[in-house]
Amino acid sequence: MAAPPLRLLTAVPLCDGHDSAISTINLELARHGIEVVYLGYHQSVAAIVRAAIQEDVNAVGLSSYNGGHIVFFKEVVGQLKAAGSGDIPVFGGGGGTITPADARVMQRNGVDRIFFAGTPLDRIMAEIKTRYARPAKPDRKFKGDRALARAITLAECRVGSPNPATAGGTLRPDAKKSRPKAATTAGKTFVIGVAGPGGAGKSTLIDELTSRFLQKIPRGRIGLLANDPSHPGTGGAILGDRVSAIYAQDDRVFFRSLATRGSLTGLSAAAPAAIEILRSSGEFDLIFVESVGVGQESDPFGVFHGRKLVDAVLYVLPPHYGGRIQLQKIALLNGADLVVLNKCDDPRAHAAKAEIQTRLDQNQRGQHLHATTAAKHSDLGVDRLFAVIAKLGGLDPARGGEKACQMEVSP
Ligand code: B12
Ligand SMILES: Nc1nc2c(ncn2[C@@H]2O[C@H](COP(=O)(O)OP(=O)(O)OP(=O)(O)O)[C@@H](O)[C@H]2O)c(=O)[nH]1
Ligand SMILES: [Mg+2]
Repeated sequence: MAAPPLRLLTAVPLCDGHDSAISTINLELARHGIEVVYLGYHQSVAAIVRAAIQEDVNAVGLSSYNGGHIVFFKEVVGQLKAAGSGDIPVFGGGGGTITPADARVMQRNGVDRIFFAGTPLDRIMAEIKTRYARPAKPDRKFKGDRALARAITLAECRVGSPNPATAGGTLRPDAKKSRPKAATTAGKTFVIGVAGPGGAGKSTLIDELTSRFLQKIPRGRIGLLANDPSHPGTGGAILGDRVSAIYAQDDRVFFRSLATRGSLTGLSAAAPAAIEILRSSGEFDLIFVESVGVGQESDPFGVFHGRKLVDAVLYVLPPHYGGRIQLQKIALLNGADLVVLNKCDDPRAHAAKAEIQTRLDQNQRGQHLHATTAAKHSDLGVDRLFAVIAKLGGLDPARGGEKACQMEVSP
C-alpha cells in the first residue's frame, strides 16, 4: 500500500500563548507537502492526546515557551502510551527556553527530538520527513478511537496519495470513482452534510451544535468529519477546522480532519468510506460532515446525482453573499434540507433574511430559513436549529435525560 502523506498534530501547551513559532512551522510543514492538524495554543495534555489518536497522526509536534516543557512533554508521552498509542512520537522546540541539558532529560523521558534555537527551517523539515514518514498498516492492537482513526487512514490510502502535478487541474480518476455513494446503511446514525462558502461559519456552527448535543443527549456520541483543502501545488494542508472545535474536547466527540488530496468535489475522496466507517461502528447518533468552502455550482454531497451521501444537507450562508443574482446561482439552495443564515449579528442580516427566504419560497419545497449567530454562546437560533435536527434525525431521547425532541422547534 502506498505511503500516505505525513500527518502531524501541532499544538502549544497549557498556559502558553507563544503561537508565533508554531504558526511559522505549520506553514513551512504545509509548504513541504505535510498535512498539519493544528490544535491551537493553551492546550491540555488530554486534548493533545485525544486529537493525536483521533487524527491518527505520524507524530506530535509541540512548541513550548512557558518553562514547563520537561513535565508537559513527559505527560504527553505517558498518556499516549497509557492510551495504547505509544507508537506516536513526540517532538518539538521552544527556542532558547529548552536547553540541551533539558533536552537530554526529555529524551530520557521518551521525547523523540528537540529542535533548538538557530536550527534552519529547511533542516527541521528534512529531518521531520525522514524521521516520521511511514506507511500506515492495519494494527489489531488498536482499540476504540485509534482503531476507527486507523481505518479512516487506510481508506485515505486506498483512494490515493496526493499528486501535486494533477491536483490543481482535473478531478482525479480515483476521486471520480469514489464519488458519493448513496446513504445505504440504515441505522440509528443520522448524517448531516454541511456546506457553504468559505468562512460562513460552518465549523463554528457545527461546534455550537456539538455543544447542544452534549447537553441534550448525555449518553450519545457525535462524529465530526472536517474536510479542508490540500494545497494544489505542494499537496500539503493546514487542517484548521479543529482549532474552532472547542467542544470536541470531550470523549463523546470523535473529530477527524480530512485533506482533499486533489479531489475537487469539496470532500476528500475518502469521505464516503470515512462516513461508512463511523456509521458501521454503531457508536454514533449524529455525524456532521463539513465540506471545504464551496462555490455556486458545488454539490459535495451528491444531492443532484440521486446518490445522496448523507441523510440531510445543511447549507450555511453569511449575510455578505452578494445579492439576489448570487442567491439564484447557488444550486445547493434548491437541494438543501436545512438552510441557515449565520452571522446574524451582522447588520446586513436583516435584509439578507428576507431575500434568502424569498429565494427559498421559489423552490416550493417548504424550506424555512434558520437564523443563527454561531459566534455567540447560547444563541437561540442555534438552539432551535438543533431541535429541528434532533427531530429530523430521530435522536433517541432514551439515550439522554432530557428529551431533545421536546425542545421548542418553532422559528
Ligand atoms: C515573540 C515572543 C513573545 C510574543 C509572542 C507572540 C506570539 N503570538 O507567539 C509576545 C510579545 C506576545 C510574548 C509574550 C510573553 N512572553 Co515571550 N517571547 C517571545 C520571543 C522573543 C521569541 C519566541 C519566538 O517566537 N521565536 C521564534 C521561533 C521561530 O524561533 P525559536 O524560538 O528560536 O525556535 C526555534 C526552534 O526551537 C524551533 N521550534 C520552536 N517551536 C517548535 C515546534 C516544533 C514542532 C518544531 C519542529 C520546531 C520548533 O523553531 C525555531 C527554529 O530555529 C522569546 C525570546 C526568544 N528570543 O526566544 C520570548 C520568551 C519566550 N517570552 C517570555 C515571556 C516571559 C513572555 C511573557 C510571560 C512576558 C510577560 N511577562 O508578559 C509573555 C507570555 C505570553 C503568553 N500569553 O504566553 C520568556 C520565557 C521565559 C521562560 N519560559 O523561562 C522568553 C524566553 C523571553 C525571555 N528571555 O524572558 N513573547
Ligand atoms: N460575527 C460573527 N462571526 C462568526 C459567526 N460564526 C462564525 N464567525 C467567525 O467567522 C470566521 C469563520 O468561521 P468558521 O467557522 O471557521 O467558518 P467556516 O465556514 O468553517 O470556514 P472554512 O472551513 O474555512 O470554509 C471565524 O472568525 C468565526 O469566529 C457569527 O455568527 N458571527
Ligand atoms: Mg471550517
